[in-house]
Amino acid sequence: MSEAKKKKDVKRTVDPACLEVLTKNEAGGIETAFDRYLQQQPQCKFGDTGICCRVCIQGPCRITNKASKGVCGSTAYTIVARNLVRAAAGGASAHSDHGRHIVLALKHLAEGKAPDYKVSDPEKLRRVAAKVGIEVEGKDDITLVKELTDAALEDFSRMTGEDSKWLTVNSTEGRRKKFKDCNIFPSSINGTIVESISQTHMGMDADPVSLIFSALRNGLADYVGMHIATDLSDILFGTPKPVVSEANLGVIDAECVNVAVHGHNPLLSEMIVRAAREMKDEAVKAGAREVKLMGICCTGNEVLMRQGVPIVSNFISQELPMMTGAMDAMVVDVQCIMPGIQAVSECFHTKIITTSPIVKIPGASHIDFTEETALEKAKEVIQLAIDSFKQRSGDIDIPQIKNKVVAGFSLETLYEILGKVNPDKPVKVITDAIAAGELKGVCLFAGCNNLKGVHDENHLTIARELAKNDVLMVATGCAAGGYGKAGLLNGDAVEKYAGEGLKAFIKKLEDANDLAEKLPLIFHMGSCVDNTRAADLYIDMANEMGVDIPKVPFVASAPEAMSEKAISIGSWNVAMGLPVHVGVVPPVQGSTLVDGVARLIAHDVYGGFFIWETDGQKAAEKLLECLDYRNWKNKVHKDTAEKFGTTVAAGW
Ligand code: NFS
Ligand code: SF4
Repeated sequence: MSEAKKKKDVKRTVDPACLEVLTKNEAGGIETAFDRYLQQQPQCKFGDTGICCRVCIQGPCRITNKASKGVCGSTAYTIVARNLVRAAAGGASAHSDHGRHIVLALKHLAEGKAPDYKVSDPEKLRRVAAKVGIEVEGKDDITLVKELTDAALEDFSRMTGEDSKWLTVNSTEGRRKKFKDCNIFPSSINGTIVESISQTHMGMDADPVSLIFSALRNGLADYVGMHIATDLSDILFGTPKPVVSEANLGVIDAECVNVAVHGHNPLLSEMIVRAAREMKDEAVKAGAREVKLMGICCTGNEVLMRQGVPIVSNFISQELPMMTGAMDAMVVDVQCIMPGIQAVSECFHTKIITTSPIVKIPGASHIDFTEETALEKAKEVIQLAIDSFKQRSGDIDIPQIKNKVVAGFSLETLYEILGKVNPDKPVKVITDAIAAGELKGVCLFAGCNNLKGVHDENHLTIARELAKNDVLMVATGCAAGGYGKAGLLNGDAVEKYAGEGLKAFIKKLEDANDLAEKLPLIFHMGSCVDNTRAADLYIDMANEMGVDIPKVPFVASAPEAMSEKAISIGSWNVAMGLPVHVGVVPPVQGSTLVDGVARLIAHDVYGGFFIWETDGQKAAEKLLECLDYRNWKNKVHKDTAEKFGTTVAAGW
């Protein structure tokens, strides 16, 4: 049997609800990403290993056994590194553009030009403003918003070379020094990205090390953009608190007007939540019980965290909710929106509604979303969904599979819970549990889905293994979506999967708190931009332990990484000093030098490094080894310092 034929027999998902839809569609012939992935096989090995260059139109140049250099003389290491920089810059642009929209909405609010928005968390406004050095005493909210948004915009546009403010105040002393020493401290987001696109133009930088450092600088610019996005979204829409909700295709309700919000930016989806509530009567008039909202990708995570809106799908299965026949509209904003959704929608009554001037899909309806008329536009969207509901005609078949989700764990919320055990130093509850051997460490699960593996399989395999080994877990993005759908974001999962230490740790928190719900096995921290919440956690852990981040028993894993954004997030986590597992090998293996820097040399310079491992079980073992190593090292350094009466060694 040919390879392609064999592959068709493989169901590339472990999600039972998705499997049900895909199986029923086998004869139906609606084309989804699951089919298109197979049609793309075999994928080009030059592109796959990063040795295809299209930077100028003498190309494409490919490095082969016959040709070790491109027309201009670029070697494999230059081409691979250059491609990597451009990917990191792409990721940084996406997150930062998202952050910029939030800043501008907040700024417009202060100028009276965004009447439907308000400052929802004035305390966070004060905290963030004070952190970036703004005098807060005696100032009202509007004054502070103006000063804070100006400071944020400075971090985008500064051209005078001073250090980025957000990175300065959201890092450790050791990291600041490291970033300066290695010349990867970004000044501004725009400046960093512009420079790196120039640096990778034809006939510019050919030095792989200088290029890799540029990729890391872009990673840090990405961190700045997303930290601003998280901070200001919390100010605008509220800092997440624990919420109870559900996840998976079973959240679709045949009796409701079903509307999926998909994309990333809460500016629109928060308004849609309001519009849906306000337009219940119109839905009832049309014969529905109400308007039911549900989320896909990170916009879904945003409204889950703050409004308890259920998750219907993560990235790779985004076309499947429509195939139940009960999805009346899907409204999309920016990023991770497959153009393929339009063709699937045309097989049903579903309306696809685009809302961003830079995200349009031929055939879809477009509503120009602006902050000035936010609620009005959101109501237009809901009206389209109600009209679409009236046009339902085909069969409805919704997999009755969904799981309870307890989410909403901003760092503030996590500290409130930990603070009931140690009111003075909430983070010490974690570092003490690690020192006592109750926990092995912490793992951040982030990132996407990627059909190079099996949908959600790696996410689940690694998390279950880490749970068994007493690792405290936090998650964001489509990883968190996968956990929600599979039932790992609730208290039952603790019973089922946690090792004795992790169980005892979670029970200790529950005993100290008066919680309405049991704590989950994995703490959902939000969307991908909210990976900064996890960074704030490991920065606090480092400061509490009196070491720099490379010694904190904290690892990150993107089990099914897909987007350029995942590359930039991985890059800043490595620069910050974390071992970062990626479950899909990125296009770097065409250069042993670049690959070696990412996996090995990075450790010497930054203390963080990449691990490529496609096998979930092996990946879990490697992550556990990293935690064991850091715990062992910390103990040796501490014992030595005690024995000789010196300070703890700073190295890793
Ligand atoms: Ni992150 Fe979130 Fe999902 Fe990946 Fe896309 S939605 S921003 S990029 S696919 S996790
Ligand atoms: Fe080929 Fe060099 Fe042009 Fe790249 S920059 S396409 S390697 S000639």
